[in-house]
Amino acid sequence: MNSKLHSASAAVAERIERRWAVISVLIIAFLTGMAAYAGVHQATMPQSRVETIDPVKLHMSGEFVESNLGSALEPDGSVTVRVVGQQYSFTPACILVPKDTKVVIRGTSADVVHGILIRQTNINTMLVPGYVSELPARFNRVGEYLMPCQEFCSVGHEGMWAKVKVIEQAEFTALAADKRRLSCVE
Ligand SMILES: [Cu+2]
Repeated sequence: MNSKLHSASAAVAERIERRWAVISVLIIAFLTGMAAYAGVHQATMPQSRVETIDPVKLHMSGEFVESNLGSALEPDGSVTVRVVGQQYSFTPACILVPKDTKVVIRGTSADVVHGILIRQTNINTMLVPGYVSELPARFNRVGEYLMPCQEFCSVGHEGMWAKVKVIEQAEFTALAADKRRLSCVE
């Protein structure tokens, strides 16, 4: 009698375990599917290469010195945006880009891990000290977008954000004619 009861409850336990094993496999399959879908359809790919930089010397020389930050109009008509994150701000705090133009954002951190997230877009990357993050962007609507730091970076994190201002291409080109690096910081 006792062993009959035991085998009956073992059968129930096995059924429940099987059910949960199936559910967890389905969840993993769903998440993998979503990641694959996002990668193929929204181009949210991991970076294909690693570019390193010395975070303590950023301000002294090289690409990320302060005078080189902001938006640069390239000879091919595209725009390169260089940005540095540090506790607790982005430099520049207002990024200026033209509409309907190929934009390449290059960013790094001067201290701890920060993140760039431009709201209403799929632009989202981490700024890791020692590494350069690069990602392509294109804005098809004139206006202002908020860019909060998306990676908790200590006590001032919630106050760390910047703005992205998208203007007409002609307006941007006119501004770029007499300034090497552009931003919308007043
Ligand atoms: Cu931050």
